[in-house]
Formats: sequence, structure tokens, C-alpha cells
Amino acid sequence: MSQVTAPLTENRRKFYQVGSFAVGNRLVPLDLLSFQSDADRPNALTSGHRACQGCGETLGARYVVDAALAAADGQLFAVNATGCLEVFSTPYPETSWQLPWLHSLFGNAPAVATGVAAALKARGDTTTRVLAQGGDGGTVDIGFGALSGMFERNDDVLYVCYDNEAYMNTGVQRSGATPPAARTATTQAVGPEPGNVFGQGKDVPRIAMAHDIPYVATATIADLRDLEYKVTKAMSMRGARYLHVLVPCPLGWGTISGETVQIARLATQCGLFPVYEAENGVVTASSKIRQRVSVEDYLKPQRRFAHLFKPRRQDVIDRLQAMADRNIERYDLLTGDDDGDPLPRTLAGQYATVPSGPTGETPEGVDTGAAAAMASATGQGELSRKKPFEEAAHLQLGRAPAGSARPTEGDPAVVENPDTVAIENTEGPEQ
Ligand SMILES: Cc1ncc(C[n+]2csc(CCOP(=O)(O)OP(=O)(O)O)c2C)c(N)n1
Ligand code: SF4
Ligand SMILES: [Mg+2]
Repeated sequence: MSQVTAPLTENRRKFYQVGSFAVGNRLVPLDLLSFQSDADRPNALTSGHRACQGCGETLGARYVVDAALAAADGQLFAVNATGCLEVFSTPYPETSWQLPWLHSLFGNAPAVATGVAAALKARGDTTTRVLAQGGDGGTVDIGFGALSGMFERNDDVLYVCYDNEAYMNTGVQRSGATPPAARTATTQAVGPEPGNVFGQGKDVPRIAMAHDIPYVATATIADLRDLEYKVTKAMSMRGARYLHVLVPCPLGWGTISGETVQIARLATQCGLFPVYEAENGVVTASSKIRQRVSVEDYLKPQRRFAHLFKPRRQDVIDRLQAMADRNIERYDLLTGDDDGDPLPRTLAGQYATVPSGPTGETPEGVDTGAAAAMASATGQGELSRKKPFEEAAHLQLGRAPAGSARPTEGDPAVVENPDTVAIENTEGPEQ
């Protein structure tokens, strides 16, 4: 049963208000506009594709490729491993891509991208850049060896893994990135340890860091401005770069299509998916948790974890919570001493400023050197004072997590989905 929690007209009024940092807001100052809110955006992945409604991979890929295209001044070549992204966007002889795009095999996108980069080098072409993309299966499993080779040779490629935590295109089989206890077609919810095994998993961002490549970052589709920023930053560098993006899949996760972004946000806010950057093998920044939730808050809306609640498996939930707690400690994800980078950044590395809010000097803790370099790389403005962003409404799943405060009316930083409705989690797709 669906139940509207607030009059839709009221929510609509707030959606694009001045002061909101919703990534599509066109009313913010020009230098804060995201690529996607720019009418002249590259529009790399256009209409006509066949992705499921609410597909996180589509959203992520569109932002990644548009940002990469803009950073490369339109001179970009994409290589795409087999997987949902390739299948739903390129039913031969049609394509939704608006850039030179090459379909590789399931397991060799990094090698093909290396070849393209080598060919460009041989032709003396120093302006065309290379982007490789693959799903988690194509990246952490079958393409893993080729990817490690690409890292080890420091080939001039930005590789982006769209992690939906299983082999979705072929019917939701587990991958090396599937979380413990998750139900997939090959890890059924039966026996004393239902769902996927508790193992080490394959943490490819950390493995990439072990190669000491110039840039490694994680991101999610819950913070698209951060995703654009990281792509732009990666494109300002040469050599092997790796971006790992969490992209929830309504079909495989058993979630409601309208809640994809919120699910990704819960993954970061409980600590299970840490968002950070690393340069030359060293973590340089992590996105702080703004409104902490328990792992249970993240698991409950997902049918792939439904067996943990009927009957309740507190022992399994506790083990998953321990994984999140370990991430929080490892990446220093809780705010406090403000030694990291908890705030949204514009493409130029600026910190967001509410137009009516205070302005002034650069705050402590802001890397003005890196920000200025990014500003210069993107031709955008100077660093502005950062504005605490904690007031923003981040967890609009139609219900507030226990103990959390709802955003208040009139809050200038409120970012709300006009169609937010409270829906009991009984309508997600069957696996
Ligand atoms: C060598 C080989 N084995 C298996 C397949 C079948 N296959 C195509 S896509 C895919 C799964 C892709 O999973 P992932 O990389 O995670 O991408 P997703 O579809 O989840 O986005 C599989 C198994 C193939 N195309 N080639
Ligand atoms: S199965 Fe999942 S990843 Fe594939 S198109 Fe559908 S929502 Fe996207
Ligand atoms: Mg996948």
C-alpha cells in the first residue's frame, strides 16, 4: 500500500528552491552548476536505452561519462565490458551513446582500453582520452587480471566500475563484490548461513591502492556532485586511475525503483560503503557520515536481505554491523575533528555556499592548492567559504531513521524529492 506522507504540492515547491544543492538545480549561482543542470551538457547516454526503471547504473554512467567528456573537451573514447550497461544501451544496430564507444568482451575491457590508449599514443594523439567501464562482475571477477595489469603498467586510462553487487545482466548471480548474507540466484536464503558467505570479499579499491596508481576513489549515486568532482579530478591526471561507484539495482536488490538514490545514501550513512579518495596508494580524504544509521536501516528495505528479519537473525545483522564499524574506523568516517572533507564540492573543488548565508575567508582544513588546481583545470571560480551541510535532508525514505531529526520547513538546504512517498517494502521486484 502506498501512502503519501505530505501534500505533493508542498514538496514540489521546495524542490528547486534557491539554496538547494540538488544536483539538477539550475537556480544556484552559475559557478556551482553541475554538468547535468547545464543545458549544454554533453548528454553522452541519451534516450532510447532499455534500462530498468530506477537503475542506479544508468544514472551513474550518465554522470560519469558526461563529466569525463566535459573534462576531455569532447575528445573521449569509451570502452565498455559486457554487462547491463552495454546490453541495455546498445541493442545492435542501435545505440544510446553519443561518443566513440567500443564494446569489449566481458573480461577484457581494461586490456582493450590499454590498447586504445597505446594506439592513440602511437598516432601522437595526446588530446583524446580513454575511459573504460564495467560492472562488478566484469571488474572484480573476470576482468580482474587485466585490470591489475593495466594498473601495474600505469596505462593512461580511467577505469570505472559500476558496482551493483552481482551479475545482474544474466539474472543476479553472486560476484566477488556481493555482500555477505545477500540472497542471489546462486546464494539462496537456505541453511544455517543463508545467502552469500561471510568471506573477505574482494575490495578492489584497496587492491587498486596497493598498485600505487595516481588516483583511486569510491563514490555513489547518492552524491552526484561528488561523483562529477571525482571524475573531473581523475581526468585532470594521467596514468591509471580507478573509480568504484556503488549503483543500486532495484531488480537484483529487491528495492523500490523510486528509492535507488536513498538506498545508496543509506549504504554510505551506515558505513558499509565508505566513500573516499586515495592518491599514490594513500587515502587523502573521506566523506564523513552526516546522519548515521544502523546497518539494519540499510538492509530492511532490500528484499535480498529479507530472510534476516523473518525470523530475525540478530547474529548475522551484528556481523554486518561489525563490518560497517570497521569501515568507519578504517576511513575515519565520523565527523568530529573535521580533518577530512565532509562537504559537497563543486566541479572546481569549491565548497558549496548557501547564497543567503555567510561568506568570508577560506576555512581551515580546505586544501586551497588542490581546489585552485581544479578551478584552473575547469576554468571555474575561486574557492568560497564552505557552509555546513548537515541540515540537508539526506534520508528521505518516506520515513526518518530512528533518532534522526526531520528537516524543518524553511531550511535553505533542504533537498527533497517531490514524489517522496512512504511505501511498505512489499512491492519490490521479485528476483
Ligand atoms: C566470458 C563470458 N562469460 C559470461 C558471459 C555472460 N555474461 C554477460 S554479462 C554477465 C554479467 C555481468 O555482470 P556485471 O559485470 O556485474 O555487470 P552488471 O550486468 O551487473 O551491470 C555475464 C555473466 C559473457 N558475456 N562472457
Ligand atoms: S537489472 Fe539492475 S543494473 Fe541491470 S538495467 Fe535493471 S536495474 Fe539496471
Ligand atoms: Mg554487477
